[in-house]
Amino acid sequence: MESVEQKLLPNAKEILEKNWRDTHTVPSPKLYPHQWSWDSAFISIGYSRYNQEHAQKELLSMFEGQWKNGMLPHIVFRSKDDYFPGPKYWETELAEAAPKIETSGITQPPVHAIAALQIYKNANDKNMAINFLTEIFPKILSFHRYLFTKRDPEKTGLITIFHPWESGLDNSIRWDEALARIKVKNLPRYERVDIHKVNSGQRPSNNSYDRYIFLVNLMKNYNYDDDSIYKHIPFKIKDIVFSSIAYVANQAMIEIADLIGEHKREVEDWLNQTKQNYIDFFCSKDDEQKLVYDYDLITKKRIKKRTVASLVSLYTGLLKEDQSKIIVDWMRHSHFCTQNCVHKHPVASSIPFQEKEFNPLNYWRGPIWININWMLYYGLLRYQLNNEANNLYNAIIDLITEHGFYEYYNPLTSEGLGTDNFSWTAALLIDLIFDMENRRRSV
Ligand code: 2M8
Repeated sequence: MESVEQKLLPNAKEILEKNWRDTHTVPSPKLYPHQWSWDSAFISIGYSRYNQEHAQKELLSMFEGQWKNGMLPHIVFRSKDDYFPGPKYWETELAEAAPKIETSGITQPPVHAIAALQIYKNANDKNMAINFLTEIFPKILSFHRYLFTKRDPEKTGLITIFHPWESGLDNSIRWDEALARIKVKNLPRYERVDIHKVNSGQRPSNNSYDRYIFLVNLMKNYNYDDDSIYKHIPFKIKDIVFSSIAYVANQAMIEIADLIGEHKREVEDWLNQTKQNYIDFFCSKDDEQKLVYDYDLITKKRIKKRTVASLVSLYTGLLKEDQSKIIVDWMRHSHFCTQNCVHKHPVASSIPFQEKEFNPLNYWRGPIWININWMLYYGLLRYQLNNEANNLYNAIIDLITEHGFYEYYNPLTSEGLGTDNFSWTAALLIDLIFDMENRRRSV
């Protein structure tokens, strides 16, 4: 009899095929018709399981947008299709470092080294994979060098973001206070496109958008010069999810360097910096739950908002065992639906059900996201919490089988939200299915 996984796989591949555009994959043709940075890396992880060529092309094409200072922009504009803010709005030609190709002027979490290593590990043609690693390693290294210098002049090994879009978890409640402090002045009129494509109740508010766009204009005023931005921007936060991913990505860089015989001193230094500071910076000693929180460089305080970002710390393996237990317990009682739930094994919501801001429909303010749960799955495995990881796996399979490949999901009803045919949901599901199959085989 055909397993659920065997039924799901062709559907997931079909979505990636539909969203594939010769060299890259759009996150969703309707809402996001260009190439996004961390989406691209997640998507190539999915391809790596069955189409090495697409996986390699996907990641290499993303780096066509790389700036001369190493920054990898969060969007490479690939078509004339409507998106706001589009290339004309970003005006990246103001920046000395910008490439010829049209891009945005901010970055996103560095999942790329993790993807590159997966491409090698899953490759049928190892020679081709080694050539690919040799080509991409210096590009990723220069991106990391940008992050660990320009976005970490303090040398903490933790990365500073200048814009909520850089976090990838755009309207997370973690950014509310920092955004509320921003006094929006002289903002030129602009027109949102997203709310004409998706139900506006599932998207960030106009108030948030004013601040997003205001910050973009500030960066343009500084010609995207990182040193000036660092001095003056009113949004400057050491982000846990970004820094956690950067740490795992540096671990992948060490493995890649070994495979292709490259130097790794610089990467080792970054890893050591992160190891030394991660807990001290992010972990609040006076909080009895011992969760980890982002650090606001402007107020010099931790942002004590309880969200799934704290859980992502599991993905690094940097937590001591007792702290990892606290975090997993907290995940169970706060992020997993426990009353009147549709599923026996729930998938983690983006903020706890008990929080006053919890909104099951609105974007990163409650709904379930597959990329975050994918990191939690691998985080649980790092701590040998195999049963928990298996439950999460089963829950993700159920969710997608019953509700389809959505951008995000209502954690109370499991209904799909945002845009449909969403690429990273398909790609990461493919990765999970293959990982589970390998784990089952190795028992
Ligand atoms: C969402 O963000 C974009 C801006 O970058 C948007 O709302 O228009 C986020 O979920 C982000 O994490 C993601 O990379 C992007 C494309 O899927 O969409």
